[in-house]
Amino acid sequence: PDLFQSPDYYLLDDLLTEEHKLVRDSARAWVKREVSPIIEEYAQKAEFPHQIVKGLAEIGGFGPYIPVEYGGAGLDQISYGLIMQEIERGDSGVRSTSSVQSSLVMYPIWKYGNEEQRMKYLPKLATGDWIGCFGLTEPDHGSNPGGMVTNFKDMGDHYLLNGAKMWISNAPFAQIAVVWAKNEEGRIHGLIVERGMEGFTTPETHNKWSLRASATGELIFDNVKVPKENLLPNKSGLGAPLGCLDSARYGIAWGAIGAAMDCYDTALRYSKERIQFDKPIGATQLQQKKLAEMITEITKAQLLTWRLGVLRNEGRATSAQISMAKRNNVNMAIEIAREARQMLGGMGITGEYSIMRHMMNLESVITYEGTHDIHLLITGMDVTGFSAFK
Ligand code: TGC
Ligand code: FAD
Repeated sequence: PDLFQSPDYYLLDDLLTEEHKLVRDSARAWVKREVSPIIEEYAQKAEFPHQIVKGLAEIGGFGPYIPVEYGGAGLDQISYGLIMQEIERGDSGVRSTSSVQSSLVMYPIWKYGNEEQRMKYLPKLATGDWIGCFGLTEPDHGSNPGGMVTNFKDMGDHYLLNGAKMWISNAPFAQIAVVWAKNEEGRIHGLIVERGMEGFTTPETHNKWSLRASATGELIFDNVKVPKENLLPNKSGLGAPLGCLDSARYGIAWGAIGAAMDCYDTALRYSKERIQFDKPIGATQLQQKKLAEMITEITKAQLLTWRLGVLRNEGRATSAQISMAKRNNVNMAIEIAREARQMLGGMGITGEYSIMRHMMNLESVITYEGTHDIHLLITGMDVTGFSAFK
């Protein structure tokens, strides 16, 4: 009774193992205790709540599926998804910190790094002692990262890195950045850049109306000398950063369900309590239509995402399948947030309720990790065989 009441209309809990439920319930309890009571204030102040970092590490929010020998939680893809769902029930910005750390920083070091790099960085990232960020997007290259101009030159005993990245989550306080840049032949590689390297700065991006509890910034490289041992040796080309995005987009598909559930739960509760014209607004057909459509869409998204998790556990999920789930679920969540906000009338625009914050956050979520349009074009390319990008 102390936990959030999570809608489970099709008894999907029956598809989960005891471990899945344990992992989910401990994440849920932690979010309820540590995130929900403080997050509105931090979003209003546009500040990241640093005090939650240790707790995020403890619930498996940093590297849920990274093997335990590197400090990760060694969980499967369904547990990873459920953790993201519960974190984003609290706030998309907090889930962003977890997504970036796990899938965009730990994942490339684990998959594309060598053993020394894994041992040096992964355990500290898993505990949250170090926070990382991921630099792919540039001022002139967002949806088209392959056009990036950030570059590095081989100077014999080190690399010289120049360029700039924009819209980078966690940048203002991250200790390390996984940065994607082109070598002299124009081939994309990942480099680990550490705070304190000369010529490396991370100015914060202000005036966001979305994801306010997450810090966003630029990464500027002005003749930064990067040691040669900081290059990720095991994969290069655009497929390397895109491979990280697959893992993060999968987590976002689950996370969006959490944000939608919180909006639905809040609107449902409100509809039973709010009396107008001498009856609860929930007893009117119009408000019931909204609630009925919300629970239908949440249930469809849960089934889609659970199945995708099973395919990922079996190593069979395709990038295009992940795109479909990210696009569908984030759009589902933003539409539910907009409807739920209206159901609360004037109260819906205040910080007394979480809905408007979710609604504004989801404007970032529907844009980052591939926009709504880009994911549609990925599905279009997958089914027709024609790329509409180029
Ligand atoms: P294209 O020619 O299609 O592909 C280039 C190479 O990449 C391979 N590939 C993939 N590999 C792994 N996973 C995927 N999902 C992949 N998609 C493609 C592909 O096979 C090819 O390999 P090869 O060996 O043949 O070279 O590339 P394109 O230039 O046409 O672009 C394709 C497109 C548009 C789909 C891609 O660029 C894209 O996804 N654009 C969106 C960019 C994006 O998502 N950026 C996200 C930045 S990070 C972020 O937003 C973090 S927010 C975090 C938070 O706070 O939570
Ligand atoms: P653009 O690519 O300029 O797109 C503008 C519009 O054009 C969009 O509607 C898009 O769908 C449309 N469009 C583009 N190309 C086509 C096409 N071929 N056909 C039809 N329509 C098209 N990036 C990182 O690397 N690391 C991060 O940590 C990170 N965090 C972020 C945090 C926040 C809060 C935000 C807002 C963004 C973050 N991003 C990050 C960047 C994000 O991935 C980009 O914003 C996103 O990929 C879109 O790029 P863009 O903003 O340059 O938009």
